[in-house]
This record gives sequence, C-alpha cells and structure tokens, in this order.
Amino acid sequence: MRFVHVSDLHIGKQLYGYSLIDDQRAVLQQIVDIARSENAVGLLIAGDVYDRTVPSEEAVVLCDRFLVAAAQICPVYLIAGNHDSAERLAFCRDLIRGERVFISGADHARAERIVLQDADGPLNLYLLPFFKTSQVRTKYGDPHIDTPDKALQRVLQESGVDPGARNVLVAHQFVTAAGVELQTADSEEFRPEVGGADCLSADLLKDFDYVALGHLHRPQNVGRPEVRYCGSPLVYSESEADDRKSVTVVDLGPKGTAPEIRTVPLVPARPLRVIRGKLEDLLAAAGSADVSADDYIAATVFGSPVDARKRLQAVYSHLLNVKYEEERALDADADPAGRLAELRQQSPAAIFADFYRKMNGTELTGRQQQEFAAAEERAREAAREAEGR
Ligand SMILES: [Mn+2]
Repeated sequence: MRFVHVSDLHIGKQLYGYSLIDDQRAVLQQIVDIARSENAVGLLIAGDVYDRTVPSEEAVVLCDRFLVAAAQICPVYLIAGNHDSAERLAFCRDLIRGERVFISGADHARAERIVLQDADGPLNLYLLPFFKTSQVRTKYGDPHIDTPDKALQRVLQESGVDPGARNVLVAHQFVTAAGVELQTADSEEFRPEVGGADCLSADLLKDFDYVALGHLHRPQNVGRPEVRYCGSPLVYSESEADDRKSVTVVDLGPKGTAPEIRTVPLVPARPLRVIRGKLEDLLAAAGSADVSADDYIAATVFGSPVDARKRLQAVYSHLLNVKYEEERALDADADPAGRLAELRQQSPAAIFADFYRKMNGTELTGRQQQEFAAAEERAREAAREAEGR
C-alpha cells in the first residue's frame, strides 16, 4: 500500500512581506503530479496545512483547488497542525469524506481510525491532530496527565491501537528518541525544548509500521526510518536555503516486513539564495550560474556601503533581507591567527568594551565598567582557588 507523505504546507505564508502563494500553487501541483505518477493509494498531509488559524482568502482558495485536484488522484488524509484551527479545518468534514477527503476532527485527544484494505489485508490509518498535554488532561479530567508522554499514552489507549494489526499514524508533534538530535529550522515557530520537555518519545510509537510526522520543516527520521518527518515542501527560511525539499513515498507490505521508504524531490519555482560578499560582487552575481535576478535573495553585505539595500533591490526583484558584516570580522576571517595574537595583547576589559560597542553601538557606562572589573576579579579569584586546590 503506497502513500505519499507531505506536511507543513503553510498555505498563505509570507516571507519578508512576499506572498508565497504562486510558489505554493506550483509545488502543490507537483505533489498532485507525484501522487498520480506514483499510483498512491493515499496522500497523507501531516499538519500545518495553513500558515495561520484564520487563513487568508487566497490561501483558502488555493487549498480548496489543491484538495479537489488531489482527491481526483487518490484519497487525501489530513490532520490539523499547531498552525491550523482544527475546528475550521474540519468544516464539512462529514460531507466531503464521501469525496475521499478525510480531515481529522476537532478532538485533540483521540486519533480517528480509518480502515483501508489491500491484498495484504486491513490497514488502520490513524489521524491524530496536534495536541497539547493540557488538552488531553482536560478532556479526560486526569491531573496525572502532566507530561507529553503520558498524554500520548492516554491518546493511544483511547484510540484503541491493536499492536498485531498493520498501523499507520499521521501526527504533528515533536517526537524524539534516545541519541537523536532533531534538526530544526528557523521557520518553525516553536523549537523542541532542550532536554525534550515538550517532546514525545518515539518508543511509544512502536506499534505503528509507519509514522507520518509533521512539525519539523527538515526531512529526518527519528530513531528508526519508519518514524519520519518528510519536511516542508518549500524553503520557508534562510536557514533552509541549502535543504533539498521532497515528498516521502512509503510502501507498506504485509505486517512484519519493513516498509520501503524513499523521497521524490520537489523543485521550487523561485529558489531562495543566500549571498554574502562585497556589494559590488553581489550586484555582479545576478544572472551568474548560481544566482538569478528573480530568486529570493538573503544578502549579507561586507562593511556598510551607502544605499546597499536600494542598490540590491534595483538588481534583485525579490530581495528578502540585507545584513551587514563588519570589516573587523572580515579581517578576522582573512587572518584568524593574526587576530588572535592581537586579542592576546589586550586586556579582557578592553576586549569586552570593544564587543559591547559592536553589539550595542554605545560605550560601556562607568558603572558597567566597574561591574565588569568586579566580575573579572571574582573570576580571577576563583581561578586562583582552583589552582591552589
Ligand atoms: Mn510547521
């Protein structure tokens, strides 16, 4: 049974004031085309369908066209992510199930089961909208549900998962496993907390033959290949500029056999490029092999040349942002050993004063200088004590 797994569409998203609707229309068409060429039996959309709980009109129109087109290829199964309103997303859900669009309900504390059939027998597909621990605690009136793992345990118990059956889960949460460091991106509004206080443990998902996850925008597996974030279909922040976005295609055979999992690349209509260098070089780069004048451009300019933004804008039609890098930092890049030798000549107070000036654009006050001197003295004392021991 072959599924195409996507997530984090964020339909209606803007990037530095630019509407991404045309880019999204193009990439959603690619997803429909992939579902067709792969002969998928289902398109799984693992949450964050929209970028906002109250999506714009053009976002609703695009989502509408996308779901209609996709449902002509194969059934569509979608859940609400943290960016969606589960209630709004579920509009007319009971009606449109008949048209092969299955939307998770507004109940955050239970996964809905849909039973599918193929030559290998039944397969239980569970649709679980994004939930918070507090929602599960409130729903079941159980004060002991005070961690994400306890909440998930209760949700799975209430959902009646049969370990012996073929099971697939569609969910939108932070999931982690021992020894796994989640790869985050700047376009995710929330980050998994250090130490994993808001992360669910992948161990609790052992009864699922595949877990189609959304929430993280970079494709990645969590512990085992069958617990997978497929990632967002487009680059939604500078930090993802080098990511290759894709959909995940998963083939499930009989229970007990490992599913076959692979990716199919998505090609952005307008790529996002990060460029960095002297203003003249950045202006000259437009139209080179690497950069096109109508790409989305995040620029870092060396020094602080006059009218850098204006001049870049005159060349690049989709300039996102301009950052400046100090000449001093450049020298350091060019000659790190020399810079280090120079720093060693200076007192800690002088280095700190210089750093403060760069960060804040103002000088340390007398009081702040005293504070620093006191802190430095305490540090020296601590070091002397440590040596004496
Ligand atoms: Mn998201």
